[in-house]
Formats: sequence, structure tokens, C-alpha cells
Amino acid sequence: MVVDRVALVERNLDRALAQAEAPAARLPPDAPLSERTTLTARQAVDLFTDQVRSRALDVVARALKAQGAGFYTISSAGHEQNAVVGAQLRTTDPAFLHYRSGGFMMARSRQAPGVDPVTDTVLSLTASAGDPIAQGRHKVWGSRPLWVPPQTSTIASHLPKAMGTAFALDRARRIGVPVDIPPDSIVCCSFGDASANHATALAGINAARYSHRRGSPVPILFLCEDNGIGISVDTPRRWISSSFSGLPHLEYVHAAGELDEVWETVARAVTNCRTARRPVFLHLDVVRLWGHAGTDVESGYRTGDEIAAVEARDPLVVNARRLVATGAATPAQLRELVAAVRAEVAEAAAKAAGGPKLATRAAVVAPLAPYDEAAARVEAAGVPDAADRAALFGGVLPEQATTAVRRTLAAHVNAALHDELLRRPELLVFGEDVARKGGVYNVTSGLQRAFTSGRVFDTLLDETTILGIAQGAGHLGLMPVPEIQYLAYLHNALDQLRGEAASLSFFSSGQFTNPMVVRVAGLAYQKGFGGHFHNDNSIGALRDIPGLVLAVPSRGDDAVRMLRGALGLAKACGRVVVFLEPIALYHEKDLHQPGDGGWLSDYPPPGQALLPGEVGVHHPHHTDLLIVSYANGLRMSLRAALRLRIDHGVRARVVDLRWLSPLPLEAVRRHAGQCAAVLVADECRATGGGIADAVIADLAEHGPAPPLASVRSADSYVPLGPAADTVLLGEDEILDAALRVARRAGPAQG
Ligand SMILES: Cc1ncc(C[n+]2csc(CCOP(=O)(O)OP(=O)(O)O)c2C)c(N)n1
Ligand SMILES: [Mg+2]
Repeated sequence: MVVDRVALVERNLDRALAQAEAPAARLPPDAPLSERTTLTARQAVDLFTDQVRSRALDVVARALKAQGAGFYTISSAGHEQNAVVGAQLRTTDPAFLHYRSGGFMMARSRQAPGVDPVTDTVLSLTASAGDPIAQGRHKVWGSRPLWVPPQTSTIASHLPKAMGTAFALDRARRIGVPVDIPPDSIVCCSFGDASANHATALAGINAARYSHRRGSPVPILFLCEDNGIGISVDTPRRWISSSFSGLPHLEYVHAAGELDEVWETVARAVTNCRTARRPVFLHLDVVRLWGHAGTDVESGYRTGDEIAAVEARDPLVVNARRLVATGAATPAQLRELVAAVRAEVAEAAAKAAGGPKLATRAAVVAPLAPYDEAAARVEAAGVPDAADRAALFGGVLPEQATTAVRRTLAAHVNAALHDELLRRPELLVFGEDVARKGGVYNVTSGLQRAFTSGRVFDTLLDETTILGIAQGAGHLGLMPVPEIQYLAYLHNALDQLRGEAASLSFFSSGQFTNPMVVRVAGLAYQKGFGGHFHNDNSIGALRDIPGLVLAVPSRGDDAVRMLRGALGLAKACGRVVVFLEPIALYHEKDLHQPGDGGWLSDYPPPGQALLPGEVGVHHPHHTDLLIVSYANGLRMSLRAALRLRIDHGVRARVVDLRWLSPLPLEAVRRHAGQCAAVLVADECRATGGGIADAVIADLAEHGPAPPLASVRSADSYVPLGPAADTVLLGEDEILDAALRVARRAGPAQG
């Protein structure tokens, strides 16, 4: 016979309350439970109420699921002691929560009278449009007024950004940028015991310790809710304590025992974190009731005795006994309280069950990619103070310098970062080797000297951490410009963009954003520094991220205007932008002939900017052929276009896409409509990795299209040395394909 463990655990509580004997003496509400604690009777009853509320929501989640009205059954049952942490933190202490932190949420909500956590939770369970955080896009713990950003289901993925928020909190104070939470705030991040093994969790904890070792305050409370199991796999005994106690730069605190003991331990952890501004690992003993989720058959991997032993440790029963034993409450009072909470939750669930859901694609995707073009343009086109610029650049502004000596893409990005750091006090530049060395390719050279190590700094060697700091800084309203040293190394931390940063606006209905412009050095064709990992030409994984903007400049002057546009988008619309800089063009000077300086350009003065959709057009009056390309492919296409004209009389217009996600398809269509044939020259991988398929398909679907063709790099990693040329798109290939498609269109015009 299948035992209904939910009903059984509910009955255990009822029985305990029915059998408990009234205390000999009642405690006054403001008296502490014991001599060893500051927890008062009133606070203890409130905590118990919050815990019962969390439990009742877990029960109702399963009932709603059974009725077909609910969609989520991972519960907090057994974890309710986390309410103690929720009660002791402030609503201005950012909290990044485990899916079992229901007790925490209930206790925190108590501090915000306008928040109704019961209704909010049932709306989330039922995927209702009225769910105030995600509008039904996911069941999450999240709330704008409670400063709880919603977390994804990817366990441990939130530790780096929680660490980043703690880091940014004190960094903001150090550089004098106001944030909207008090300066002594701390960040809380909860997670399970199995999750503590995850690479991403270890990255977050390590980065917090490392930063503290470096002298940067990181006031983060890592709350490990240890129930001893992850789905079906036991955590070895004492694994958490032996792994996280005794580590330098991490205070370890173990909370266990009666409610008032847990209260005191948590108080110590919170106070130490708040006052010492250092990472604290709070190890909280909990149990997991009812399996991993409603669908999990726990009896498949735990014996009946094991399950019963866990149920005997139900914190609600343990706490109820403690409240009665200390005289904080009578059994009758608690019975009444339990009945009232269950009724409250049942009523809320009944109301939510039939509530409206997001019903259209437009409604679902609305917060994914917010875009206010006018606001972004205003943000992008701001001009720094003239006197400050003169002082910064030593009297010779970059735009004046370049009229005499035109400059490279790397030099222009460097100057643009100087200008942006100057005009945005909230802007931070960081990454591996960006500060003292000035970047592997000197792109960030001199920035730290000009703007101090508070704003331009080297990070530890971990891309997950770099993107975690970026997210945390973005959460607090700073403007992070992290650098990833090579595109291949973005891929090892990609979930921080794909699963986390880019999804935040979606899962919070636009209420939380983490704006950032991630500079990445990438793409192929490097001479002298070969191999795949320094010549990665795959952008497929970035183009596939909903809402993410991918900017890929080819020339220095474009890079300046696009970087301004990217920052404008991030600032005005909260967007996540990847700014992919073609390494092989960083120091390129020439276009057609050695020494012609055709790839150098003048610095666009502040005020000029480019936004998504705005393409570059070369030879706008040519109509025999349109070549669509970007980055290295653009330079090769311009070289091919010269040979086409001189050797074959074919006059090609060349369009630089500049923005690879979203693609500027309207502009491409417009130019294609004016030309006799179209060739797409895509230096990224042929299938899935690049943009050729999307451009060709769009033109074909919006016909009548002129003859279409494309050339692409191979679906391959890039080998070392000259063999790289065998897999990468080359100029001759562009030329041949251009001639073939132009011939299909008929004799050259004009
Ligand atoms: C990165 C990742 N891998 C796998 C999963 C599937 N999964 C969800 S919860 C879980 C176990 C987590 O155990 P623990 O951290 O102890 O938390 P608990 O559920 O016990 O509170 C797993 C493997 C996931 N959500 N994310
Ligand atoms: Mg666990």
C-alpha cells in the first residue's frame, strides 16, 4: 500500500499538538525563551507561524497539482528552520534563494506589510499571470519589494552573482556611487548540500574568499541548507562541515538544535557578516520531507525506517514542543494557529486556481528584450565634460590626435573606454589581466592608472566569477564592463550569460535587470598565435540566447560608436550585450596594400553612436552584387570587391552587419532589393555557428530574392599554424563565389 507521507506528516503535527500538555507557566510575549537566547516568545510564535505557512503552501502545491491547477511540487517541507535567517535579515539585504527557502520568504515577508506571501506563492504555483514576480513564467522565490531576485532551477548558478552583489556593494561605496540599499547591507545566498559540490558553487565561495584575502570586503552569508541528500544521493556524513570549516577567509558557523539555539547561532553569523564584512558559511541542519518533488518516489532509494526517522525530525513538531515546553505558547493556541494558517492558504489556493495565465506569445516574451530606442540613443550619445576630457587625455583629444595619426581598432576601443569611464562614474572595467598589464592586446592599457583600482581591476582567473561580479554589479545599478580574454573561454562560463544574466528580466517580469557590456576578444585569423582556443569562430551559442545583443565591430571607428550604443542599451534598457572584438583586426592598419593605412580610422567624437539595426555600407552606389559580412569577413570582402571591380568589372556593394543578434535583417533586405545578386561571407562555422543561414533564409522568405549564395568557414575547430587556412573562409573563396553568383544574375550592370 502506498502511504501518503504528506497526510502522515500533517497528522504527526496534529497529534503532537493534541497530546502536548499545557505549560506550567506562560511566558510574557516579550520574554526570551531561555536564559541563553534573545528570542522572545512573540518572535518564536511568529517564526512558527511562518513555518506553518510555508508548510501549508507545500501541502496545497501538491493538491493543486493533483487537480491539474498547479505545476510545481518541490517543497520546503523540513527546511523551515531557514525562517530564522529570513527573520534576522533585513528586506534590504539582497537574498538569492534555494527553492526550499519557503520559510525564509514567509519570515521576510513579515517585515513588509504590503506583501502577501501566501497569495503570491499560490499565484506562482498555478503559473498565474497575477504572480507578482514571474507572471507565471516559472515558480520562483522572488520579490522586488523584498529584494529577492528570482533564481533559475540550475542549482548553484546563483552563488557567483550573489558573491558579485556582495562584492559590488562595498565596491560601490569605495568608489562613491550611491546604491539604493544601506551601506551595511549583506547578501544572503541559500543552496542545498549536494549543490555545494557544484563547480559553480565552489567558484562563488572561492571568489568570496579570494576577494577577502585581497582586501575587498565581501559581506555574503552562504546559507547551506543541509538535508543530507540531493535527489537520491546521500551526502557523506560531515561532508559539509569538513569541506567548509577551518578554511581561511571563510567563517564557518553550524546551526542546529532547538529553535532558540538556531536563533542565537544565526544571529552570530549575521552579525559577524554584517560587521566584519566578510564571507560567512552558515551550515543549517534541516531535513527533507516527502522526497525531492511530488513526482519522486522516495521509497525507491530510502527504506521505510529511514523515511520515518527523517519525519521524526520534522522541525514543525520539534518547534511546537519547544514553544509549549518553554511556555511561549499553549497547545491550544498553536492548534488554532495551525488551523487558521491552513484555512488561509486553502482559501488563497482556491482563488488562484482558475486565475488567468499568460495567453499570448507577445505577453510571454514582453520582458525578454526591452528596447526604448530613444532612451538608448540619449544614453549612448552623452558627452563627457570638456575640461575633464582635456585633463584625462593630456590636452590632445583622441579625435584631434587621429587627424594627424589615424589609429587602430585596439587604440580606439581604449580611448572609448577612457571616455566612458570618465562620463559614467558607475562604470567598472575588470577581468583577467586588464588592469596592471592593460589586457593581453593592450586594449585596456592605462585605464587603471587613470581611474584607480577601485574601478579598473584584475580578477581571479575564472570566467564564471567574472560574469558573477558583472551580474552582481548590474543588480546594484553599476555598469559592469567585464572582459573575457578569449571567446573560447566564454564558453566555459556560458551559463552565467545564457541561464542567468539574460534570463533575469524574463523571470522577474522586468523588475530586476543586470545590465552589462561583456567585452570578448575573439574570432580567428590571428597570425602567429594560433590554435582553436585563440581563434574560436563560433557565435552560435551566443546568438541562441534570447534577449542577448551581440555586437561585432570590424573597424575602429565603428567599434567606438557601437560601444557607446551597447552601453546606452545596457543603461537605458537593462540589456546584456556581448561586444565581440575581432582580435586579428585589433592592430591591423592596412586594407589593400601594405602601408595604405586603409584599416585605420579617426576617432568619432563623443555624441556619435550606433544602435542595433544600423549597418555599415561600403560602395553604396554599386548594385551588381551585394556582399553581406562582418568583422574579418568584412575586410576580406572589401579586398575582394576591389579585385571584382578591377579584374572583372563587377561592382559590389558591401554591407557590414555590425550587430549579429538581433540581425539587422530589414537593412539587409533593403540593400538586397537594390542589388542584382547577394553573397553572404560568414567567417563563423557553416552550420549552426554563424549567421549565413539566417540571412539567406530571411531573404528567400521575403522574396522575390535575387540569386543568393554564401561562403562560410568549416564546421571544425581551428588547427594550429597554416592548416588554419584550410578550415577558415578565405578571400579567394569570397571572390570565386561572388563571381559565380554575379554571373547567375546576368551581365554586370553599369
Ligand atoms: C546544474 C544542475 N544539475 C542538475 C540539476 C537537477 N537537480 C535539481 S535539484 C538536485 C539536487 C540538489 O540537491 P541539494 O543541493 O542537496 O538540494 P535539496 O534538493 O536537497 O534541497 C538536482 C541534481 C539542476 N537543477 N541543476
Ligand atoms: Mg540536499
